[in-house]
Amino acid sequence: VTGPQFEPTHERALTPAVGPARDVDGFVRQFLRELNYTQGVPLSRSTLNDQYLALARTVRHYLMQGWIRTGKRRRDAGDKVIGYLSAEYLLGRQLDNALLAAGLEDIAREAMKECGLDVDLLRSQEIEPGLGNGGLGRLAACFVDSLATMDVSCIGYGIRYEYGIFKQTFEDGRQVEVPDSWLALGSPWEFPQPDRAVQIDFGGHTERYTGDDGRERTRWVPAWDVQAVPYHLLVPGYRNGVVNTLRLWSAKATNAFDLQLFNQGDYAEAVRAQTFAENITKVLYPEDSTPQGRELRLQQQYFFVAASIKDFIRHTLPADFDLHRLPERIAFQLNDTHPVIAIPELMRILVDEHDFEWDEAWDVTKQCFDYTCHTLLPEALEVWPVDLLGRLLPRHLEIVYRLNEDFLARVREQFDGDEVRARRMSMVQENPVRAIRMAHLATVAATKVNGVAELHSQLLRDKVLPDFSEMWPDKFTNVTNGVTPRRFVRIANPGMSELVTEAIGEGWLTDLERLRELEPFADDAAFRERFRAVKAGNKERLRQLLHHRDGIDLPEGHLLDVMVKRLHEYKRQSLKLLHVVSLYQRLLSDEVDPESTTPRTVVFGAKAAPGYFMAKETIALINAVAATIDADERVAGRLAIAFPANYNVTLAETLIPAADLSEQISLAGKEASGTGNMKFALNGALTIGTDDGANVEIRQLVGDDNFFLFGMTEPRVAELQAKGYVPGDVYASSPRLKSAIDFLASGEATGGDPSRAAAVVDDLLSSDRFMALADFDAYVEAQEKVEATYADTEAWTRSAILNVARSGFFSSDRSMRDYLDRIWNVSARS
Ligand code: Z2T
Repeated sequence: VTGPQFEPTHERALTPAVGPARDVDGFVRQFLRELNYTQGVPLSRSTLNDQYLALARTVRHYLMQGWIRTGKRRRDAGDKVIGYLSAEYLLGRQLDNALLAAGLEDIAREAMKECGLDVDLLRSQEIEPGLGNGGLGRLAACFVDSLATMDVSCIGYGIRYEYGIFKQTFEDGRQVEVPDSWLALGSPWEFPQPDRAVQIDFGGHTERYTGDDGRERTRWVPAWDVQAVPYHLLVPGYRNGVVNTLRLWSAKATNAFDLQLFNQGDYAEAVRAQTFAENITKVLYPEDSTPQGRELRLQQQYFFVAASIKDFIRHTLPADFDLHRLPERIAFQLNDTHPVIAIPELMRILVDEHDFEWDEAWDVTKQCFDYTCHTLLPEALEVWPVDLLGRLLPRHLEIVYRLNEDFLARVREQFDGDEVRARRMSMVQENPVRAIRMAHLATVAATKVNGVAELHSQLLRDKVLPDFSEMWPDKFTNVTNGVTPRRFVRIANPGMSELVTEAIGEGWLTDLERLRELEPFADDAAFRERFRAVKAGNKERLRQLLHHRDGIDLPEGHLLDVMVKRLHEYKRQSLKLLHVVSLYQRLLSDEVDPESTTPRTVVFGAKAAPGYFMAKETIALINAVAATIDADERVAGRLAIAFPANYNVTLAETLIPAADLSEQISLAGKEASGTGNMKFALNGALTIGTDDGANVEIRQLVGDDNFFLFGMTEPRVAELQAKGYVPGDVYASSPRLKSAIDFLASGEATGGDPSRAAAVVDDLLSSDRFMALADFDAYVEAQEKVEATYADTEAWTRSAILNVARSGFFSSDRSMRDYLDRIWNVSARS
């Protein structure tokens, strides 16, 4: 496989093709061309999918000139590139975003109309690329969007999973996973580049040898290899003509690999080998915060970072580039520990392949990497057993051992031979099995280490990596996460976007702090009225969607209370469920006049990792309670629960703008940041939340009066943990909690079947690792405040508007500016 064979000099070779005319006629022509010549069907015989594909390819045409120009401009300028290394990109639908970025929405609508087609119907055909689990993957997608919009040179490197996050279905209320064949009906957004494939080696052993210059060297003699084929996707900036690149790698069997076996006469074995190689990028691991130490996962990690580094050095840098100057041209951002094997890989390339001295290589390597940590859960910190690592990547293991030796020597030197400290800080853990602590490796190598919200970064310094922050206080920093307002405000909430633009003018979409200018409108009764009308319209849109998508009929006129996120015990969906049960009981009792209560619909959306027992039990329990309440005439019109299956980015875009109340109720000190919380606030929902993750900053910004805070603070949690938390005591001392749990345990909330609730109830009463019971009373009390506030329509709307006006900080443009200023030392062009 070779790169460009010659430098094109002819004028035409340097000029990007002229795109289709930017008018309805030009769009129609291109669309029909795509339909007829690429799809191979006449309009009259075309299916919806044909039409969607032709539409997508048409829009793509309009972006290509920008992509070609952006690439050329960046190569000419020799810009420093941000190499965002992420095993996940949870992109969401591409068509809506491309239409918005290119400013083609109206033209496309008209053009489709001229063809007798409905652009909205075609948009709804797209299966979103779900190449991520949740927050971490969606964050990567928001970040690349912001960098393109800010005209920063960025290549997003990742994996082209053939199957993304599974599609969730419910059978008898239980989660059943269905493979996500997002590529099956065609993939109009990607460009395969098989001629740019690179070889990735695995296994084998290492050898010492003496080089021609008499120096002792090491070489890796791998046992097998695969081809990494890049596919590039377009990342268009918002109406600025910039189009950046996402490079996703797909595994393909190496020919030589097959042939060898084939020549030995074992055809079946040769085919098996091919399957084996191509398994590497077959499927996304669906564990969000509890990685299983699986060999295939390590293969995925090495596969994509090795391909990315090789590709960058070979194809993005000029041919004669002096690698001593690598840090001038690249900043690799490690999105959690998944890509951390890139560190020994770069060392290997420099030392073994480019004859660098060890120290010289380390000096360069250190300057090339920064590391973002996304968790506080100890079980989410990746470790790779050395037997596995040594089998798959023997040279890399040696390199890590040597790095660790050098590092520990420094620790002993600086801290007076403190052996206990050295053991704590070691990149190698000895128990329960000898394994490499990827977070330690990342922290030692990285120039900067950041957490994803103020509280998280503080806890990272104080609790997760205290020895490291003592040794290198300046290495640690915070960058609070953000979300892209293009997708999560403009596309998701066109009604509100229009209202905002009418009020404060254009420009806020790329300068989100300007939402501040909305503040005075919170006191304007006519504006509030219109704001409510937008919310009502969004709710209606959601009702329509859930009716057609899930056969769910949402009641009208309810407070819409939404909890959407991965299912995890620390996020405490079970606490929300206990509250629902308690509301149900209240309605059944004679305590209150049902007419005096706030009608409420609670919407859950959550996928559970397939092997996570308690998470799956919680899903089954929520569905059982939902069915029971749904069937109970006595509470009809007052309380409803909906749990649409398969919560994903697409559903989020309709669900979030309809919400009144955002549930952010993790145990304090467990949610690193949260980004859903930001999306809700930006769409005018009020938050009920604990003092955790980015909730802390949301509350500070929107103000206490516009946020429902409850629950223990992190120090209080730590204190209770230390003293010994006994959930049974809480149960015994809170009548309302006891009543709700007894009701659940009795089966009354699950259609008379107590077995449905058993696992969750037993766990809450016996261990309750995330202290849901301890926060229950405070939560119920805060919910009562919610009801009281909601009853005052004008006050609620005022708070909702202030949430929007004061959440501009949570734009991912701001996050990117922070990374640029404080981590990458690169300046944005806009
Ligand atoms: C993930 O989505 C997050 C953390 C992980 O830790 C792994 C995954 Cl897949 C290893 C989430 C955090 O839970 C969430 O608080 C945060 O907002 C998000 O990453 C983005 O930083």
